[in-house]
Amino acid sequence: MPGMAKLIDLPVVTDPRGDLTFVEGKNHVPFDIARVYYLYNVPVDAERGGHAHKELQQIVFALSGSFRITVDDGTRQEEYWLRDPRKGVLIDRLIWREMDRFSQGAVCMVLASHSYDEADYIRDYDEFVRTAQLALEKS
Ligand code: T46
Repeated sequence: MPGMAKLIDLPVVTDPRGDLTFVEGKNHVPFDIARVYYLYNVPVDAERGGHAHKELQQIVFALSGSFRITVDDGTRQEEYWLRDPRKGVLIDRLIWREMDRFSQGAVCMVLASHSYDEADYIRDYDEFVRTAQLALEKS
């Protein structure tokens, strides 16, 4: 189903000093960025995520190293291996996500459409499936 997750390609400027990638709010991101956060010092056997959001949209990048992100709309799953700092995964609202298989020293950066709000989280999978189903019926 379109809208579940989408790859975002960022530009890169390469010269003998290395690579430079940039993100422009209105240009590369389909929402106003309200928050940036990053995950680091992640143990290689850690599992993160395991929830969905009612309203939050996010773009997830592997700035360094790699990890797997599995997205689920309540009916099917898609898997992305992030390892290129120029490529992010845009995750829509009402999508369950799980992250694992972090490489040593991986750094995950996330651009988010809203400030942190625990009330926006759905942390129970069955509740997520019911909520996603209801939203689909209303659309
Ligand atoms: C997601 C994945 C990729 C804050 O206080 N502020 C914040 O901005 C965030 C993101 C978290 N927190 C607190 C809430 C928890 O007490 O940090 C703790 C760990 O958060 P959480 O268990 O949600 O972390 P992850 O890595 O499982 O999930 C996070 C995001 O919450 C989530 O939206 O998509 O990263």
